[in-house]
Amino acid sequence: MMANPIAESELIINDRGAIYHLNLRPEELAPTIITVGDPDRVQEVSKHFDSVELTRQHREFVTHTGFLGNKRISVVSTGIGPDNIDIVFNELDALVNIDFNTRTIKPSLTSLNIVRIGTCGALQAEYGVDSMVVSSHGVGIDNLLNYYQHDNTEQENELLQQFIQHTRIDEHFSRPYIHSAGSSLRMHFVDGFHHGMTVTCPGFYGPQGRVLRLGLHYPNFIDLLTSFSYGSHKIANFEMETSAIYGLGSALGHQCLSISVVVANRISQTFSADGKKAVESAIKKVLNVLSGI
Ligand code: R1P
Ligand code: URA
Repeated sequence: MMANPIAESELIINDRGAIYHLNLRPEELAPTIITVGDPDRVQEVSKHFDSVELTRQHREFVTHTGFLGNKRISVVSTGIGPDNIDIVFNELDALVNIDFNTRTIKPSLTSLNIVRIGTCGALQAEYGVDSMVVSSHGVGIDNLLNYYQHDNTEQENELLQQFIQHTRIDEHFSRPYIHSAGSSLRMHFVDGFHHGMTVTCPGFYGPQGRVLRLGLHYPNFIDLLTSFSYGSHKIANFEMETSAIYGLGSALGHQCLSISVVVANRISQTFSADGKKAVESAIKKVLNVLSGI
């Protein structure tokens, strides 16, 4: 029996046959995807492609699809935050796993390779500005995955319990969640990268312990992130997308990796003198690795 079609209000397809927010048609997306926060960073990635076959934009979502050697890659800007990741990841998945003509889930599902190239604040003194962190896990204090059914491994559950016990976060904010990096991608990004847990925050200021005019509800929280340790696991950094990427990516069956350039070290209170140059060098390094896998 044919499944019921997904309603027009739930899966929004425009006159071009493109999914609403990303303004992409299924054939316009490559199986390897690089996400960046800043729309202006899309061309900083695609300028290294051998050819760019198409560019699309709607709001903050810019996509360039092209070839690096034989590899077809799409680079997509997400804007800032887990709420934007909810839109981008559901729409990327729909582009490959939902038939837009019948509006039904395809019988055979496609797994995408998705690598984020972003920036972050480091939470360990030894992770200097301009170095790069590969997120072993994304710990979400942003609530997004709490809206979805999602499974964890025993190791993830254990880490999450230890994190909650250490930080007592659930007494102050919403329940955190955790998901791991895609192991088949992570194994290729070893030399020249720090590896550690990443905490994803629902804001840049208060949620990351920054005080301008407003005081903090839970001032010790950031110190507790830095001091967390379980086995070999420590919290390397925080930013605003990784947990949502790892959470939705793993629930939907995609391989995801988040790589962040340290632009601010919150422990030594230092800031990169040339973050753009450090991001350029991360882009080159990531493209070099991706072109070989
Ligand atoms: C905040 O300035 C933004 O920078 C980081 C955070 O995750 C947040 O999106 O990443 P991007 O440089 O990729 O945007
Ligand atoms: N992005 C963040 O979210 N935090 C930082 O400190 C730097 C970049």
